Amino acid sequence: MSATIIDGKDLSLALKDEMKVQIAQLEAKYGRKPCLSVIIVGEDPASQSYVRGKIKAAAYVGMDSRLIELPASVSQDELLSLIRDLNADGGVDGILVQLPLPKHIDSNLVIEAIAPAKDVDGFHPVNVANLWLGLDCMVPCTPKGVMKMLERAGIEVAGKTAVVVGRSNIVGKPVAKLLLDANATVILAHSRTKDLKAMTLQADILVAATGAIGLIKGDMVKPGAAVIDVGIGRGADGKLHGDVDFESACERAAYITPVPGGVGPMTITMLMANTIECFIKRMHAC
Ligand code: L34
Repeated sequence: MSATIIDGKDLSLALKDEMKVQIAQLEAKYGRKPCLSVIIVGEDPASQSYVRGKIKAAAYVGMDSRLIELPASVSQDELLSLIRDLNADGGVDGILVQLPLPKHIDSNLVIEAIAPAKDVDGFHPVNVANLWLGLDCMVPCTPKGVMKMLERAGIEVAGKTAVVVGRSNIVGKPVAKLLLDANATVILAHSRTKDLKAMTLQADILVAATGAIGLIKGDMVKPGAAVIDVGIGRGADGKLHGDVDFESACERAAYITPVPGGVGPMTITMLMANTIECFIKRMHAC
C-alpha cells in the first residue's frame, strides 16, 4: 500500500488564488487592502526563511505587508512600544511577532501586548480563551492549516479517533481542540506518554507535532490512517524532515503530508486567511 500524499503546496496555491480574488473585491469595497505587519527579532535562518515566505505570500495574494527587522539586541521595552504603535495604527490589520524570541525578551508579555483584534496568530490569551470556550476567535495558523488539509482531502473527522503527539500552545493544544470541535475522540500524547506506540496505533488521524525528527516510524501508524506531519527540522543529511519517518509511514498510511511541502505552506496560507479575517472584522467594527 502506498499513501496518497496531501500536497500542502498545491492546496496553498489554490487557496491563495481564491484569496487574490477576494482581496481585489475587498479593496473595491473598502478602498484599501488588508495589511499584515511581521516583526522578526534577530537572525535565526529558519525564522528568516519562514518570514520571507509570509511576506512573499502577502504579495502573491495582493495584500500589503510591512516587514520590521529588529536586531537580537533590541530591548523588550522597545519591542513592546513598537507593538503599541502598530495596535494604534489604523492602517495595520494584522500583527505577527515571529517566535522564538531572544532569551532576554518575555514572549508572553509580547503576545499579550498585541491587540486581540490584530492577533493573526491567535496566540493572545483572549483568543486562546475564546477558542476553548467555543466563542468567536482568531484560530492559530498551523492548527487551522491542519484542519483545512483534512477537509480538502475529504477525510471525515467526526467519530474518528485522533491522536495528537505534542502539547505545545502553538500546535498540540489548539489542534486537539479543533479536532474535538469536529467531533473526533482526541488523545493528546506527549513526551511523557508511557506507551506512545500503543496510542498512535489507535489513530485514524495522527497529528505529529513534537519537533523530534523521525519519531513516528511506520510501525506506529495504524493501517489506513491519515498522518499529518507538523514537525520540521534539518536532519544530519542537511535536508528538511518532519516528525514522521515518511518512507515507512507511507507503507501503512492512507493519507500523509510531506515535509517540506505539507503543513508549512498551509501555515503561511492560513496566516493570509487570518489577516483577511481581521481586516473584515475591523471594517465592520468602524
Ligand atoms: N509567531 N511564530 C509565530 N507564528 C507562527 O506561525 C510561527 N511558525 C512556527 C515558528 N514560529 C512562529 C511558523 O510560521 C513554524 N512556522 C513555519 C512557517 C512556514 C514554514 C515552516 C514553519 C514553511 O514554509 N515550511 C516550508 C519549508 C521552508 C524552508 O525551506 O525553510 C515547508 O515546505 O514545510
